[in-house]
Amino acid sequence: MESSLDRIAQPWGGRTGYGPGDAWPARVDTFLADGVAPGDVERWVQSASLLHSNGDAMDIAVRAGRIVGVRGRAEDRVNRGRLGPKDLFGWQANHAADRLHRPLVREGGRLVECDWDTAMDRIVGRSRGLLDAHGPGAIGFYTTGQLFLEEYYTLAVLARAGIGTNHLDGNTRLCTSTAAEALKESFGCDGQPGSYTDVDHADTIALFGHNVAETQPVLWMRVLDRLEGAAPPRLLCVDPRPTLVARRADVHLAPRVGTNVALLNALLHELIRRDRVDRAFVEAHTVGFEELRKQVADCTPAWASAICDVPAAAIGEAAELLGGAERLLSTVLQGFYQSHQATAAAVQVNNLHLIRGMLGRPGCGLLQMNGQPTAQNTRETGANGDLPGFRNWQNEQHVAELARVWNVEASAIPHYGPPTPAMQIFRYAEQGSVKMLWISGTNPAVSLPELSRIRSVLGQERLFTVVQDLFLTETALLADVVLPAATWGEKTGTFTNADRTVHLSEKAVDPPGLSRPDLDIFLDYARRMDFRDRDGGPLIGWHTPEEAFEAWKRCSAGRPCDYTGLTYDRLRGGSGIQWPCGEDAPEGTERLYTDGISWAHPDVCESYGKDLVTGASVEAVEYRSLNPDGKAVIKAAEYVPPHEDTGEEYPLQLTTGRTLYHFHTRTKTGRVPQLDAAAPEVWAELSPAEAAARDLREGDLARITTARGSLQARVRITGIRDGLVFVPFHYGYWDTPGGHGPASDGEARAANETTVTDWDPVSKQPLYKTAAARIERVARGDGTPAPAPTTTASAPSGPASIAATAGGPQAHATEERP
Ligand SMILES: Nc1nc2c(c(=O)[nH]1)N[C@H]1C(S)=C(S)[C@@H](COP(=O)(O)OP(=O)(O)OC[C@H]3O[C@@H](n4cnc5c(=O)[nH]c(N)nc54)[C@H](O)[C@@H]3O)O[C@H]1N2
Ligand SMILES: Nc1nc2c(c(=O)[nH]1)N[C@H]1C(S)=C(S)[C@@H](COP(=O)(O)OP(=O)(O)OC[C@H]3O[C@@H](n4cnc5c(=O)[nH]c(N)nc54)[C@H](O)[C@@H]3O)O[C@H]1N2
Ligand SMILES: [Mo]
Repeated sequence: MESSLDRIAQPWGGRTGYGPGDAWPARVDTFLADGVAPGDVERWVQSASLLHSNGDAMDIAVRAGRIVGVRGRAEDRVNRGRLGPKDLFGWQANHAADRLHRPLVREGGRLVECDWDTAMDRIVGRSRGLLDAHGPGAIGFYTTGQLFLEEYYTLAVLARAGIGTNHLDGNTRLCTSTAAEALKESFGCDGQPGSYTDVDHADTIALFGHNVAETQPVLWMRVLDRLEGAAPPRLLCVDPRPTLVARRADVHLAPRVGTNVALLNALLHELIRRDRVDRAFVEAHTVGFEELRKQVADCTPAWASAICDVPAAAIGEAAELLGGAERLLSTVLQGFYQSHQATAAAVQVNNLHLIRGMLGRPGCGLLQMNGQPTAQNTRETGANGDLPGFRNWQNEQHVAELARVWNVEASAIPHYGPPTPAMQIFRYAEQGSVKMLWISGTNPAVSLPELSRIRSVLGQERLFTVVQDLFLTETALLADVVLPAATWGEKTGTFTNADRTVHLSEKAVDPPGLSRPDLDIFLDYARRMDFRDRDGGPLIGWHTPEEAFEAWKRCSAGRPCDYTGLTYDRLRGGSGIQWPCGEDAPEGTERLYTDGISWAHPDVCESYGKDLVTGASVEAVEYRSLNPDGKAVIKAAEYVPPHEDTGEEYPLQLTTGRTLYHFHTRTKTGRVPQLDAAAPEVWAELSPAEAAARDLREGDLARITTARGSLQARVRITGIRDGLVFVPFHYGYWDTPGGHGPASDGEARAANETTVTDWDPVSKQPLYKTAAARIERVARGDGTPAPAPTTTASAPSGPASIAATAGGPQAHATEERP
């Protein structure tokens, strides 16, 4: 059966209901460019989605050397053929007319085109000069969650053992450092316990600060299909906005932003009070329960109700739901992670699963979600704040083992302290000790907090900035050297989604102009820098993606993220495969911890944990005495109010986030007609009561101001909780007259003009979800509605007089039920 749907108007497509324990039926989504028929496609090239962390497998359609469409892969465990709107249409950005074709260097204040030798000579010359004059600490690398595993691993080796700097981190710091940290705190090690197949078995699904309908639409399709089938699961949603998840939920809690720990402590209080505790599991597999019991003893629903502004009875209903679950799947994302108590809150969800014994069985899944498509690999390979292979920088054995893998002295790998987090690298650049910053695959001039500060850091004369991107972004405009990169579809590599599924993405077409794969750029730099191992051989001995993958496998051997059983060939043709995959698990591993906690032992663990309030690292001896047998650690946390609270000047809370149709700073989705038209401009969401109190109407132009700055946006009135404003953070300046920043006050439209330079003390993830703000009218609208989608959390709350978001004929994709 085949049908065709407007996938902007109907983003989740048609339903294929199924019951508990059944296999999720396949549905193959295909979109081909206008005028291309299936018979015209010359080749289908295997890949997976690079616009979120779900890892939806797809084939890229190629004709005459160009990408002409995509089709989901029915055989893949992750999506069974389905694709979301960003994946169906997003590939068109590869063909954008303003892709970078040549390297650029700054000459007399202007960026001018050049060849690769000129650009690389400048970078190598500056690197050598800085190493001689100031040592490795003068050089920093800021990478992403959007390259391939092979690229991160190469970057990690060249930065840590080649340059010898501790200043290597990813934008994963802004994204999922809390996921990694929460897993390390509770289980001693990164690695998602759960699996997407848990959706097939769960009787209860709880989403904590995760708008899955918009940010992992295919995972939401899986949930929708369960809701459509026999014995559907019950849903709990914790989100201050009326997301589609909230609308389908049996219990929706809409807390004041920044109060997640209070809410979770009350839920834990209720579960313990009602004796919904799996004593045998707690006894066998955990330490720390008594501490938790004491911490939450007074955290009654009435107490939390006053802090969170959620009815106490609703907290009781949520506890009832969680306490009655036999197969509970929980997911956690940015509503928890981008907050002042990020790790503390995320860890309480782990505690919920630990005290209820909801781990390691079908349907009992825990997903401290990822956001970016390849964030997991940034973490695994140590291109963020960890050592490669989830090795512990405080454990001399781990460092020695890594030194053996790389054939370098252990002293060549900086481990005198924790790897430097991104926000600190920018602080060093601001202060002047970091003098060269190499930015790859991220756009900090739009995505970091407090943009006026970031623009001035990047714009400094004394800081030498390299930007490696597809486009002349806001960040690239401030660079000294711009390197044109090839991207998805134009290069080969592997990556790992949020449920540990590894996919291969093969090159389908040539990159434009002189642009090159990120791997080739890093390898070229390593070769020109002539990095050597301890025997005088080349430090990096690989030349191709597959050779880099093989090198990484040796580094991962015996570690939790074991890739030794995987090869490019095994990843071709069928489904993606979940790590660990080695001798003990040749077919991969569906869920972790089926047989108790495996990687928390003091000799094995990635981290000894941190103090949940101060973020100070726990010492080895302390961890060893607390947890000698390597059980899961139940860590309690006291609620602390948000750092910035509302008051007379800034009476509202401000939170920022995403919409279904755009990806981050819109460098790709803003260049795709169907997606751009669905959400063409920034807007601000406000409740009817708050709007009325300020005489604001739908479509009015308003200014949103915090202590850092302001932006202007048109008002959309929605069912968001009172006291809260929401602004999507997608809109920067590349498509405005200012280019890299606002040309005037009226041009300011980036949410991060208003956000604060502050972070969770444990994970060092910045606070994008909690600020104090005011909103005032700049101009009365002309009667047209705000440019916000109607199909999402930004749906208007008033009478349905606003035309529904639709894509028209250009947005039709086919669905086939094989
Ligand atoms: N369409 C789309 N999909 C994406 C992306 C994208 O840019 N666009 N980006 C990808 C990436 S990198 C990431 S990290 C993920 C992020 O995916 P999500 O975390 O799902 O997205 P956000 O919109 O950042 O935040 C989720 C929700 O947190 C809620 N929230 C805000 N403050 C609080 C709070 O204090 N408590 C609670 N409980 N909830 C709160 C917001 O209302 C929002 O609905 O999405 C990935 N997928
Ligand atoms: N206010 C607010 N700010 C936020 C957030 C929020 O919720 N609110 N969320 C945060 C989160 S979770 C994230 S993940 C960040 C995302 O923030 P960014 O990483 O800055 O956003 P992107 O637009 O994804 O930037 C990726 C860049 O890499 C380029 N690129 C794409 N593919 C390739 C490639 O293959 N090679 C190279 N070299 N370049 C490539 C793109 O053109 C783009 O310029 O934003 C963070 N900032
Ligand atoms: Mo993210």
